[in-house]
Amino acid sequence: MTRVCRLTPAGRGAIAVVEVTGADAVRLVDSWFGGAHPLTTAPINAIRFGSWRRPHADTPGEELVAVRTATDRVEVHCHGGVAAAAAIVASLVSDGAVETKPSPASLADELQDALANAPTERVAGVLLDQVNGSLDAALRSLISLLDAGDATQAGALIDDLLSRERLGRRLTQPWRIVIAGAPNVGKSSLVNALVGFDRAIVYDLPGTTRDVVTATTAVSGWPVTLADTAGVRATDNVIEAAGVELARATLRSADIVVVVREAAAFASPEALELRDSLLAEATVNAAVIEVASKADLNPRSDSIPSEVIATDAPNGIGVDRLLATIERAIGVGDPPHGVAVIVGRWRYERLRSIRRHLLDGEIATAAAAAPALLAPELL
Ligand SMILES: Nc1nc2c(ncn2[C@@H]2O[C@H](COP(=O)(O)OP(=O)(O)OP(=O)(O)O)[C@@H](O)[C@H]2O)c(=O)[nH]1
Ligand SMILES: [Mg+2]
Repeated sequence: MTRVCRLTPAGRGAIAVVEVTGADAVRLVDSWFGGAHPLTTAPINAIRFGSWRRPHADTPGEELVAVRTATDRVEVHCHGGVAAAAAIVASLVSDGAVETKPSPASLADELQDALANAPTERVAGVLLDQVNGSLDAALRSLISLLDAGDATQAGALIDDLLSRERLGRRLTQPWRIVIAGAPNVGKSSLVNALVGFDRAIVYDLPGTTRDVVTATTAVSGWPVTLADTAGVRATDNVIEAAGVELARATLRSADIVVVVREAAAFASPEALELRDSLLAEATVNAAVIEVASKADLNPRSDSIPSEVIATDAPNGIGVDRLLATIERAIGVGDPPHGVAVIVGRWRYERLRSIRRHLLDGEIATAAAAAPALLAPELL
């Protein structure tokens, strides 16, 4: 069987690398590679320039480089991004090759990669500690405790690691904050005030935002993605209705929901009903922050409860209080120096399953599942 595998991650990058392996790999690549000489006769590790097309095809192909790295292995280096590599994979698959996933990186590579992509200094600080060995040490001691059959100590260590999950999950993905409410209440104005520049279009006509517009920023050094959604209302307009459906769907993945109601109609039955219907979409774990917008236009503020944040976004009023409230809702601090924080969503799932095995008295199963936490290639 010939296997084709994209070695570089999809997305940004100047080049992408596709590896083809198997007894027929070099011949198969040659059937697409329009180089001056066939790869079958190229020395191992010699770089060959060519283009990706059927030989004798009259349209020019994608310019690229190919290297025969072993008798049964070829690397094709093409333009970065998604399209070029996908086209190469697709052409080989159409000739019978099977697409496979690259084997997972080692923990050290994974941590280096996360550190290189850290969006803020605060996140980088936590990751640097892990790169310097905190996580490796904790996982090694967990594996030894399980091997020694010490369920009590192992359980305590797992609980300790899981206690920092709220932070750990966000070292590679920002917190998701969704701004929702009725049309024209000032959601986009609020997003712009929070990010400090005009990311979203603001206009005095309900239904201005039709898509989910996101902006990534940091709150007290933690990365957050703000999602500005379409104002939610019943509408006959197909495009607006799609935006409303998208707004509701976005709420389902929110860590923090900011529900905006205009101060002047804050306690109106319609506003309350919409607030409840929006919150019904969010998960039970999502934090909820309520905003009374356009507070400047509201002559009397006694209908606004004190925990609600009154804003006048175009003038920046209430924005600091909103940021402070978001920071509290994020609710994590810097772990002490040298403390392990688990990186990688799947590790949390695995740790929880190891914990369950321990609770069920299945220590051998727990011990067998632990080494992969340190060496993902065992998965
Ligand atoms: N006076 C006052 N006007 C505001 C405030 N916030 C927003 N506006 C105005 O209200 C109008 C609507 O603001 P947007 O931010 O576009 O409202 P939106 O909720 O995003 O609207 P849709 O995208 O249509 O759902 C604009 O004219 C804003 O300038 C505020 O706090 N005070
Ligand atoms: Mg808007």
